[in-house]
Amino acid sequence: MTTREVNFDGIVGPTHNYAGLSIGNRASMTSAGTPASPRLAARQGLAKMRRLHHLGLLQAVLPPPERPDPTALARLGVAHLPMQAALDALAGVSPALVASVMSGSAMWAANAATVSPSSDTDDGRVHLTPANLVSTTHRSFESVQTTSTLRRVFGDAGCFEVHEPLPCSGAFADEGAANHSRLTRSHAEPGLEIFVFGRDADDPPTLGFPRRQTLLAAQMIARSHGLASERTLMIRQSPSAIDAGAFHNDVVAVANETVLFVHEAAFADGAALRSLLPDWTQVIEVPSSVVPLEDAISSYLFNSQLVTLATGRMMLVAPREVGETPSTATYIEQLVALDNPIDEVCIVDLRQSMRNGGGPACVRLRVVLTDEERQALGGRVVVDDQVLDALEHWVDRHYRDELHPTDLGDARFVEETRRALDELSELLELPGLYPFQRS
Ligand code: SUG
Repeated sequence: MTTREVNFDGIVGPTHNYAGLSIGNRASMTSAGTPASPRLAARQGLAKMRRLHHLGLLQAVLPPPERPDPTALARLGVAHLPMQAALDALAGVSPALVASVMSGSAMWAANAATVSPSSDTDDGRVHLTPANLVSTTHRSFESVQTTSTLRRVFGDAGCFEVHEPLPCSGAFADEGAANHSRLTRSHAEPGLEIFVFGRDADDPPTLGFPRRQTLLAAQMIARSHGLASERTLMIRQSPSAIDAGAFHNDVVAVANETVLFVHEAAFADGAALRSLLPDWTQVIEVPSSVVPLEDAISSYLFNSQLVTLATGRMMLVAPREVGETPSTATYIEQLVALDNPIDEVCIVDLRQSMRNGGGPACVRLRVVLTDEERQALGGRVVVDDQVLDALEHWVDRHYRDELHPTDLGDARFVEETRRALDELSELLELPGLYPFQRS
């Protein structure tokens, strides 16, 4: 039996745009109102997937949800109206509402769910809890369709359990795998699951940027996944890192097997964390004097994917901004020369996603699967060159070159995106995936 990590990347949806919806995410705030290119964004995502596939890694995809989100339209009391009237009604109250129901934010699959592999759970199945994403309005509209998509792909009840998202209340605010890491001697072995939170459910409100993850949410997920308490850590994010723009922990830390690659300022008490880690852990901590926190956040050095190659050595798949920021460009040269498992850096271009605060680690959900579990996946979601070619052609035929937030409130654009998604569900062998196909 071989157990391997599979990276499920979110396919960038046809509504990718810059609406400035994420307070505390500096890239999203800066890009607000500028034109986006959904086609280029999707192509950049697919090119990264191809690169990882060619490196011998297992690569899969998660399809984007339908937009506008049908559950949100129903909850907002406009679902009974023709599409143009529904969008106009929302725009009449607030244009941000249209941007929220149309957002392409589900592309950041690290926020889709928290995943525990079968070697960690008490019933020997893979457990997934879709994130409720209640801290931002637009992202809170993802969890219903994410849950149903995950149930199509991970539908085999003998191997998987896809839980309900936690209740939609600030006390259970949950952002999924972006605040969850796993250390293990090797992917196949039981791991130590590290849940990172920004606040406790009853902490008094603060003046800084939102703390998007609560301790209570992490505790409930660890419990329902059946994780042994001695294999679980709950660690507080540094408030100053959040206020500097690290809205998720994966902006300042990434783990892979035995390695934790982390910025000095990531955790409220980094020394306490170190004292709790197993002795086989290799912590590569980067001091602020070498890479200032602002550079870590603007370059997304720690939002790189850290992957194990067939040789057993590790590679950092970093965004091109890392090579363009002097401190991080110098640092990665030293990193590969030093005595640690990271031998290589591969630079990828995800600029379209980066301008909304999403780097290589944001666009993928890591799922460690045995052979049997991989066989049990639904749909044609594990990709090879043939599937990637088909996806590229599909993007080229259906996606716009340029999209402004002001284009979002047009029912003809919604029709255009539905034609694209209809075809995608065929391509991925997930017929009837979308609510509009079932109504
Ligand atoms: O939640 N941006 C996303 C970026 C998520 C990145 N994910 C991880 N770090 N894992 C967010 O802030 C911007 C949308 C807009 O402004 O139009 C946005 O939702």
